[in-house]
Amino acid sequence: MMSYRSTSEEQHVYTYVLPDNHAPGMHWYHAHHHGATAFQVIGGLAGAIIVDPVDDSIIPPELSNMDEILMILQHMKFDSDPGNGCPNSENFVNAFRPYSYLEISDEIGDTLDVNPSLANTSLADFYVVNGQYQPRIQMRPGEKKVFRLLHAAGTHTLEIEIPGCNIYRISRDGVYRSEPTDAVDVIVLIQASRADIIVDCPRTGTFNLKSTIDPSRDNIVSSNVLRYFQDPILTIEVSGDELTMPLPSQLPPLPSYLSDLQNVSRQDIAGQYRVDFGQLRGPETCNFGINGMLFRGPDVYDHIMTLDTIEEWIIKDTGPESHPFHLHVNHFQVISTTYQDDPNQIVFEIGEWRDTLAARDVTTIRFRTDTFPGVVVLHCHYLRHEDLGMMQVTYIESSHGTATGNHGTDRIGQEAEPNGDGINHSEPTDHELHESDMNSSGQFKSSTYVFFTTVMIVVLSII
Ligand SMILES: [Cu+2]
Repeated sequence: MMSYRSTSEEQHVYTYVLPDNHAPGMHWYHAHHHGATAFQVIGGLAGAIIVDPVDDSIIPPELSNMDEILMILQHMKFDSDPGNGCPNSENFVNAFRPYSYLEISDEIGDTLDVNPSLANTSLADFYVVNGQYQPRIQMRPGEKKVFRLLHAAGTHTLEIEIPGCNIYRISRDGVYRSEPTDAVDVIVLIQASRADIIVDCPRTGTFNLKSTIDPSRDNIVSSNVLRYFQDPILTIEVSGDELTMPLPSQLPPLPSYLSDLQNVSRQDIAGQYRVDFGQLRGPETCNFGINGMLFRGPDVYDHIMTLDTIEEWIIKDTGPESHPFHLHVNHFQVISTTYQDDPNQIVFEIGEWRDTLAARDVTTIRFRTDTFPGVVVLHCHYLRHEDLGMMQVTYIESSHGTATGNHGTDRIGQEAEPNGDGINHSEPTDHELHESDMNSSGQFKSSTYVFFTTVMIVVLSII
């Protein structure tokens, strides 16, 4: 992650050097100022980063022959939202309270007339594609195109369907599968998730890419609070002569740092950690924390890792919501889960590489701390939760003993205790929550909202 704060009058050039073996795929960046992340991302401060391969020949010809369409799905939300959790609590913060365009205009001291159509709040909660509301694209019957879907949001979960067309999944979160899936009915895009899909529509006509709320998925897509309906998000107009285009039989190979970790031996796992999502409830507060704590600031490392080793983490979420666990820097492989309600592995697959996971029950992940030493952030990507404190900082040392921050020293942040097989697969102990816990985070300031004022503070995070 890199951070930079700039005023509206400044420019700053970012230079990134990617290793030659970086996996090709789609990533993204967004504002990440703690306390204002949800508001800024809903305000549109996000974008896509496409990493192309150094050697184009690793892209199979069937795939390189297809047109690609980048589709950045962003949630525009300017109406009121009662929020969820504990709205009567003193510390309750509604990141989604109404912000009219007029209000934002006042905040930035804008002297231009506000477009009356923009001040119309009748359309105040909707998704756009690349900034356009319900755009239309053209395809020919049988033509295959690659849709690169980026869910650049921190609010709801999308359940993308295109009735009448075929969808084949070829990558998730910027990492290719080994081969395309068979045709699937739905792509579940949790907050921050990406999916490259091949789409073809066999017949002429008009077909909608939409987000549905299918009751058959009630058990696997969290609660209705986070689900989203919009029909259409985008319309596909299919006309002209029919095309025949083959699917690729295999996809670009993964680099060595994404080698399969499902069968590594126990002694090759260098570090273990446990991430327990939960809501902290007390008489005067209602916030969302990890391991019973709110975010403690950028200099408190809750877990220390060593470069070029294998980590195994256990992600636990037994509450009614499915918090989208998001890890910066390194993709992780899903190893196992106790979650039984998604036998078709629609939301995530065992063995696939992700950087965002719909946490349910107890799920084990592994990753290799390759190339990058330094600070690694993890957080819930329901960004209102992150703003309320559901975030932690960990650290990768280039060698033992180089971290300069404060390793968490209390019961929070402790590593899982190994049991007989060397790995703790048991459920973490529930934390007893006290008001003192909730107030112990001196870093969390719910009032730290950054508006579109003359000095805009933007913290960009490559994730
Ligand atoms: Cu959350």
